[in-house]
Amino acid sequence: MSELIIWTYDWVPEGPRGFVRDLRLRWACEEAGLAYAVRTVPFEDRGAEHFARQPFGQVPFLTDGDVELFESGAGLIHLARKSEKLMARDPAGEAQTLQWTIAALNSIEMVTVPWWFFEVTGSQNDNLTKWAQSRLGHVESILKTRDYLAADRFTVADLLMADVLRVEKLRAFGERPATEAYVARITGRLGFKKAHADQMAHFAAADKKRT
Ligand SMILES: N[C@@H](CCC(=O)N[C@@H](CS)C(=O)NCC(=O)O)C(=O)O
Repeated sequence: MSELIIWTYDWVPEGPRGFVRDLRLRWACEEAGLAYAVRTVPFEDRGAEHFARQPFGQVPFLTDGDVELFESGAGLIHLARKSEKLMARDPAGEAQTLQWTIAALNSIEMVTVPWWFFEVTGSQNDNLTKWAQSRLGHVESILKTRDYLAADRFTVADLLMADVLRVEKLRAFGERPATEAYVARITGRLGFKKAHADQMAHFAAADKKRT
């Protein structure tokens, strides 16, 4: 079996630590019991080699033998195809998993990332907040009716949706008890805790190397 390698930055400032998206891939590997290594590209000096593997100069990207892929969502689907722990194998369960994985990216993160960008750049936008509220409201209606998004069990779709929703500031406006319980439940999993702790340790070790 080829070696799975998750690529991330060699260092990032304090702010994004715990949220760099290599965490999604680490978490998926932890859930599935897939062995993986973590390697790095420079954060501060992103060269041609990095852009050849991630055309936006971002992380994460994944290598699995001859397979190379960027986009955390694509990486998660790749890993889910390797392990039933991440995606149901019956056609309906698999379809639901893919559907909610794409929904997390394209119906929720598509709104929450611009919202977050306006927030951190100090240029709040009421219309964007209303749009985000509306999307979160619809997710709340779904989560009131079920513990998991797809196939009545944990899947990679929950991993991704919880990772998108765990940004506290985003959830601070509005009362959404089912969403709160969901985020707590999904990020309470050992796989998340391990992935999060490992990412924090990775960047803490990088600080030491810089001093
Ligand atoms: N859609 C991409 C987004 C990747 C992304 O936003 N990566 C961040 C780290 S979590 C990054 O590299 N930011 C630095 C930059 O955009 O220059 C994915 O899901 O992989």
